[in-house]
Amino acid sequence: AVSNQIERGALIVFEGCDRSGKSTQCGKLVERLKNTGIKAKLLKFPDRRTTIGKMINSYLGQTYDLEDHAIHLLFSANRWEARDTMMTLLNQGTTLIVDRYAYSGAAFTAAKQGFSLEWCKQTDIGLPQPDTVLYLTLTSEAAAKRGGFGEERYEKEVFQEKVAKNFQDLKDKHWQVIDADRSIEDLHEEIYHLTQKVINQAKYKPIEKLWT
Ligand code: FDM
Ligand code: MG
Repeated sequence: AVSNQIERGALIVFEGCDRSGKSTQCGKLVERLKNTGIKAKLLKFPDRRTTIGKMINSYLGQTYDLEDHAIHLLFSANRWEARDTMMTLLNQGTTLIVDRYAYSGAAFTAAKQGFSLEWCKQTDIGLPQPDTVLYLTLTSEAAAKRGGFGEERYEKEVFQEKVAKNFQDLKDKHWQVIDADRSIEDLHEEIYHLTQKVINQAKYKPIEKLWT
């Protein structure tokens, strides 16, 4: 009965701590999907190329300061400005592989003094709901072996631990926790197989709204 409907693409989000290999895995997955004939596109948040994204980039690079609520709203706005394009692509059958999403938005701001996770989630309510969130985990020892933090804002041990705790609290039925302490190739194989299932199951499902 559904065979004449247009198959939509899946919304696949990667989240995880710093140095867990999110960006590497996103890149490899998109290439693999494309090579096997699946329409796929890589998105990344923050998208630093837009006007809002340029402000976020300066903030992260510590070129200038922004009030904590204000930068939270900019990260969120940077997702909302991508919303229509995301919906169009998904409805046209393109699978989106997304490097960070609203969960990073809530987890990072809520790690700051005086912010609750509840408050932080509000601005992203109603964004497209991911079909799956692949949460890559690393112990702090395994992460340390991969090298030190960079120079950007938030790249500090104590802060990152608070972020990791917030991610735990954000977990819901859409999340799959994946141990990232493995070779790039092994991790990629597992992720590729997981996503095959997600892409097939998403085809005829409506796109839901996040946190509603
Ligand atoms: N970050 C990312 C946030 O604080 N809020 C958000 O909504 C998003 C998407 O920005 F520290 C933080 C997470 C990270 C920094 O991310 C830049 P990348 O993935 O390193 O570019
Ligand atoms: Mg970074």
